Amino acid sequence: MELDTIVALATPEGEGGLAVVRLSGPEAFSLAEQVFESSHFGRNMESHKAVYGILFSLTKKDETSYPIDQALALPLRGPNSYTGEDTVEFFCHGGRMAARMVVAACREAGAQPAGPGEFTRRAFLNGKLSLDQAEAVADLIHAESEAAARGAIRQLLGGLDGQLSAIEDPLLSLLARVEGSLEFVEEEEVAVPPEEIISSLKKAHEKVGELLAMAPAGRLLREGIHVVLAGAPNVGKSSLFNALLEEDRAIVDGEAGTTRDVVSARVVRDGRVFLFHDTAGLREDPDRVEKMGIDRTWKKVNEADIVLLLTESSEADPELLPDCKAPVIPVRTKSDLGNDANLLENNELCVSSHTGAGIDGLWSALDLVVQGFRIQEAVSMGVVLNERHLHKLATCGSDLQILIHELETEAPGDEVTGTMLSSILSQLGEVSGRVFTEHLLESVFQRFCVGK
Ligand SMILES: Nc1nc2c(ncn2[C@@H]2O[C@H](COP(=O)(O)OP(=O)(O)OP(=O)(O)O)[C@@H](O)[C@H]2O)c(=O)[nH]1
Ligand SMILES: [Mg+2]
Repeated sequence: MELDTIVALATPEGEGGLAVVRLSGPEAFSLAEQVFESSHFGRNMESHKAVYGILFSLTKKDETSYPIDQALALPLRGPNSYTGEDTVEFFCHGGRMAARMVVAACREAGAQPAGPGEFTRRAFLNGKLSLDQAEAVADLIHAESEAAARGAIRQLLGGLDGQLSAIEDPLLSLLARVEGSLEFVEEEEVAVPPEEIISSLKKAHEKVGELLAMAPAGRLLREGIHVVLAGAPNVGKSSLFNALLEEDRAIVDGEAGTTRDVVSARVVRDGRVFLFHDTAGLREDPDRVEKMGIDRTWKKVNEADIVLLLTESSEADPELLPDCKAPVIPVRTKSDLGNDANLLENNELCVSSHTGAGIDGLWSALDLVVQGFRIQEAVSMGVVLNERHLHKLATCGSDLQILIHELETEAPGDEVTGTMLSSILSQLGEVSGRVFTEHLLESVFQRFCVGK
């Protein structure tokens, strides 16, 4: 099926030095020629060489057409383009109108408007990118910290693909051998020894486990690290929140029960995003509205990556946060009031939001916990897993485990082994996009913006 030629503005709308309009598809060159006048653009032009010219509203042949911009046109002959198709990129003047008129002119000439991520989707379908690389493109666009951007670019350069191939390739050749042995049932020597199958499966299982261990890092890079400040009323949560933000964001007051709703704010530090959440103080017998606030505190604590458990003078009571899954950092507050006399020997963190004492130490404690999340490792490996990867890899991991167990405890036979291996491989294939459905592509590319 011949695809349409699509057009979209590839740069953000609004004032700026340049705007890029991208035209891609089988008719990209001929459509461009209709709206762009240049002695160098046409049949014998060189690919990847920008040429100067004038863009026209409507097609040049139309009598009512008029010049809309001066621009450079960059023809990229497929397959050597981002999408793998013939592409023309117009570098126009920035601003709202010129680029909008160029898109309209291209549409007038016959191009269809591109949907979200449609250029990247075509790149995937033309084999220019794997699905996880396409997702890395979206991650790069959405990155809010340097670490997230670095992780995304490494994944785009093939980080995750390399890791996936290291799992997939040996399993594919194992499947070929298992299936091969099915065709020669008579010749026993071709059957793959179960120990060999088990050993290959165990290696794959281990590698899947290593990737899964990177999953939290992927989410933290994408979303930021959620740090919840919790503790009894009046211990100084809002004050510490403001001190960490270096901004007077949350209301502070001597009356217990000041904070009712969760107040959240973002801090970018050392290339990483922290999301701090100030919460309502935890106490027995709250009034009705306060209770609603406390319910929200629990919700935030349950979703937290790190909890700062604040206490004023007594030692932090771990019972205050039963079943907290996230690492808890106990913090003593109001150190300027002299509550820290015997604290240092316990190596507890002591801070004063009023004087700023101990705040650097708190950041170091946060950094230490964050190191355990393996963010750096995920960034340097280019393995920035998302929910979709995680789900598929987790299914692979448990299916591998089941197959290993079957092979160790009974003889399922090559046919069953082959079927299970194929299903494991197709789960893995969905991560890279070697195996895909229309529905899968829809869900991946809906995250993209138009023009990418
Ligand atoms: N001396 C001193 N007072 C502090 C410090 N931090 C907070 N306070 C005071 O303690 C009181 C309560 O502070 P908040 O930050 O509102 O405490 P909170 O834990 O958010 O209180 P709730 O929202 O009511 O749960 C205020 O009077 C603050 O000025 C500190 O480091 N030193
Ligand atoms: Mg408060």
